[in-house]
Amino acid sequence: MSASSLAAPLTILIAPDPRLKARARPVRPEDGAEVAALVPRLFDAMYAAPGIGLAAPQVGVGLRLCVVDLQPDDKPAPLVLINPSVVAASAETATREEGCLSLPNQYADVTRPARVTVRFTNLEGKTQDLSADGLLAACLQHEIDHLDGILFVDHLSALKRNMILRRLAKEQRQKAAG
Ligand code: K1U
Ligand code: ZN
Repeated sequence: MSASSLAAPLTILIAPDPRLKARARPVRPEDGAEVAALVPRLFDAMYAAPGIGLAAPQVGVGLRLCVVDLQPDDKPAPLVLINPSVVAASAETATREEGCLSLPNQYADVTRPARVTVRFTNLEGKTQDLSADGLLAACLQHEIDHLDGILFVDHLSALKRNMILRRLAKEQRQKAAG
């Protein structure tokens, strides 16, 4: 039995929870024990959802930390990104449909830089640069947005954003009513 399976599963916050709009603080060396305990639980919650990324603020933890796994060819490829930031972004943009575990069942086309280089600290404390395009580039930008309190709907027009948020609220009310 793994250590993470002994802890209660993490609950993913649903918009408009105000904790999703807050800017997370950088992870510091003294956060090591909390980060080590949180990472396996973030992966458990992400795989269970299922999703391809999850940021700490989505589970109510205001730290600049996220996990990603696109599982290419159905093989696990877990990434832990501590204090990630975009250090280079292409002028060329790409538009793709995004979802969000904090806005269940809501999808929209989002336009972002097509290629990015993300600098982060890994679990061993080493600084790494990761260059990405395609879905990984979109996912990394989506997760870093979460650390700044930005949701994918914030990239849309006010009209589309409000439509999605109203639809989400209605679906959540219906779910709560059973
Ligand atoms: O941060 C999140 O809310 C996770 C989100 C990440 C994301 C998806 C699409 C584009 C950019 C970022 C998700 O994982 S939504 C669910 C999803 O995309 C998915 C679920 C199962 C299999 C494949 C994808
Ligand atoms: Zn999201």
